[in-house]
Amino acid sequence: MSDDCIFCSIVAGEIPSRTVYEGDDVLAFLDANPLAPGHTLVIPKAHHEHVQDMPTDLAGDVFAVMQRLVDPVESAAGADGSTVAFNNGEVAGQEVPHTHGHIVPRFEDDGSRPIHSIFG
Ligand code: DGP
Repeated sequence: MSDDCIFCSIVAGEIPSRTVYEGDDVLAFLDANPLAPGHTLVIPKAHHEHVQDMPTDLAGDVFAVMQRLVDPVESAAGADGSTVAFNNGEVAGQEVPHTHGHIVPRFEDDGSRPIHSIFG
């Protein structure tokens, strides 16, 4: 756990969140500032700032949870697809320095904007 990390505080239960999935090492919860209904974040419980900082096994666990959640998140949102992505580093738009994957439900009528414009 890292002091002053919002997502570590969520893992610790100090800040409320709407849990989508919880396992031993991975947590998924709804984004507080969603780009679309059902926008879900998937994080390692351990504090790692960037994707490349995670041990490979943990990165695999995070991605496996993302894979597993895509269908139920899309289905719950009534979506036609989703953008599945990591902003990695401040220059790439990463605002919270605890690595997290986004599952953003996408809809036929949302303009099919590519990833760089929805996360811009
Ligand atoms: P990024 O720009 O990739 O670092 O995305 C950070 C996301 O985290 C952003 O979409 C909003 C979300 N977020 C920030 N603070 C909180 C919080 O306290 N709770 C929840 N649920 N989401 C948060």
